[in-house]
Amino acid sequence: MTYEMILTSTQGPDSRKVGIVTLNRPKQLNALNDQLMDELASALKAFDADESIGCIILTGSEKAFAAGADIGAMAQYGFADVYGKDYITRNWEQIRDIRKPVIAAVSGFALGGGCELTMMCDFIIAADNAKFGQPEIKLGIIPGAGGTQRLPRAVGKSKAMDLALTGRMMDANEAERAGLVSRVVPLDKLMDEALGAALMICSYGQLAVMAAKESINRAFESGLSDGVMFERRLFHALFATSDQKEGMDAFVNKRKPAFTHR
Ligand code: CO8
Repeated sequence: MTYEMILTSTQGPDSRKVGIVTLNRPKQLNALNDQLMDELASALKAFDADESIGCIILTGSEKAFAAGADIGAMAQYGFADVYGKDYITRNWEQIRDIRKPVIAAVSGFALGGGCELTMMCDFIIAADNAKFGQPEIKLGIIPGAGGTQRLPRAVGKSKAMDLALTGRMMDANEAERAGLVSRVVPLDKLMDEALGAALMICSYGQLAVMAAKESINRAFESGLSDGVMFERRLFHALFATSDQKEGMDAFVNKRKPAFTHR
């Protein structure tokens, strides 16, 4: 598939690379339309299937990660389009199926669907100019890609209600204090920081990395006992991997592990 609304690239050693997807509709502040979302799903799936890729970064421009779903397109749609034809809403949940870690490197606006997209990623590193919000209420709608579900899980009910009901934006520091964002860095260090984290993840055994992601995501889908049992079984399963033998032998013998992702 050739892409018109995103850019893809890789960084790192050939054997273990980081896949980078950059949203690229700068004139519309990376507003998310169906074509962009189709391209994004396709690029993420291709990186997920590529054995040389260990981690994925999703980013935008300095001014905008994404200023939301494309309001110009949505303004044309009625119920028969969005419900009947799945316009705007198609493809979003596929991002959840990506099994390798996806880091959101966010600068500028992450609003509406843009904020929801960051929350579908596994963690968010924000530049100090990042602004997060769910301003859909100003358009006569509500968030439609998980904002009313993932935001309260990330920041608690009170702040989620505040953001969704007033439509105000929160800056990067408030987002970090609230637990939405894992780290805030100066804008010019954003990609270095995200790449550093991604390359570190690439250096570990892929099976353990995928299991950690799957198990943490399970915490949001299950009760505590079921979640702990799910974790326990994955923990047990990792003792069947070569990487567990390698990681522990390397520690005991004071050498660097060479994981084979088996
Ligand atoms: N959609 C389409 N175009 C947009 C969008 C958008 N969301 N945001 C900005 N643009 C366009 C503007 O129309 C403008 O275009 P033009 O130059 O042709 O007039 C260009 O980008 C630059 O924007 P501004 O001139 O407005 O730039 P400012 O710096 O003055 O303001 C803001 C930046 C504050 C980000 C402002 O553009 C803004 O408020 N944008 C809209 C934000 C918003 O309401 N987002 C939520 C949209 S609704 C949504 O996301 C629902 C998600 C549902 C997902 C469901 C899927 C399952």
